[in-house]
Amino acid sequence: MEKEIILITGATAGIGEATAVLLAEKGFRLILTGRRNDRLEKLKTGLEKITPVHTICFDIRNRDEVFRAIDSLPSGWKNIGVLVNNAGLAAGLDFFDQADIDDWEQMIDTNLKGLLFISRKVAPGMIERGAGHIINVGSIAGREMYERGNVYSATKHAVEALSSGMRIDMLRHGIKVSTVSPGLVETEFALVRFKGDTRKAKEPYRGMVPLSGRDVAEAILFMITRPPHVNVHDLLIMPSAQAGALIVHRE
Ligand code: NDP
Ligand code: 8X3
Repeated sequence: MEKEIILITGATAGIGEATAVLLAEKGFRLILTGRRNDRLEKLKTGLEKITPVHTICFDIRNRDEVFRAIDSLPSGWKNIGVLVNNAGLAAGLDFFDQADIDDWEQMIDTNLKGLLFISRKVAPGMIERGAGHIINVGSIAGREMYERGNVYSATKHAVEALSSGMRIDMLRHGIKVSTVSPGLVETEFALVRFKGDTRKAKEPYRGMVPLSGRDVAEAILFMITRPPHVNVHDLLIMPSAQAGALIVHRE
């Protein structure tokens, strides 16, 4: 039997890319999205050897682009069984009174509005089929505030809140909604947060072993592969050396 179709947003790097690789290894059919088409194409070329892959390149902040992208799916790719809302970022790490307001807009538009646009567009197909699973990537920053984390942390708190709200509203349709909330994961996240400053980007992971994208991918796989009567609402996954957002044991 053909395995279900899984759409992963932000599959061009980090957690999304690692999830694409792991789910391809498990034989799921994949729709991979992101803004960097060269990376999508490279990933597709590699993974197509083991599973069918379809890519769509769009900016998740743009509602029209999101809607057009989903409308444009070829007939064999329309029945999305699982949506992994992973695309997201932190832009800057600044005190509230000094932060760049463009950074705030980028985080709110990507982490919140992007997640909402694509979920709202994909959900009707799941409702029609009476089954589906939406997995939102939250963060330890969605559980705790930390200094200079202000708006990033607020978007991830909102992801937590929205996941609960979506789960309640989707209950009557038999659609599962889950959140996976990681601590420090070594991806391009810090490089993006610090706008390409490689020295600053190494600092969060100094003297400790962070999670890898693959570690989070395995948590996502666990959620996806539960039987129909089981839904993992929320999975907080941390490096062993991290006990809280800023509580890290460094060698
Ligand atoms: P990466 O920077 O490695 O990957 C981020 C992904 O999001 C990329 O594929 C990027 O693709 C995509 N993305 C960003 N902006 C947009 C956009 N406007 N439109 C479409 N896609 C976009 O970071 P991570 O893998 O670490 O981050 C993935 C998720 O995990 C995020 O939601 C992040 O908040 C969360 N997270 C990360 C943690 C960490 O420590 N790394 C910890 C907890 C949560 P492209 O640039 O090609 O568009
Ligand atoms: C990313 C983890 O601690 O940098 O969500 O906010 S943290």
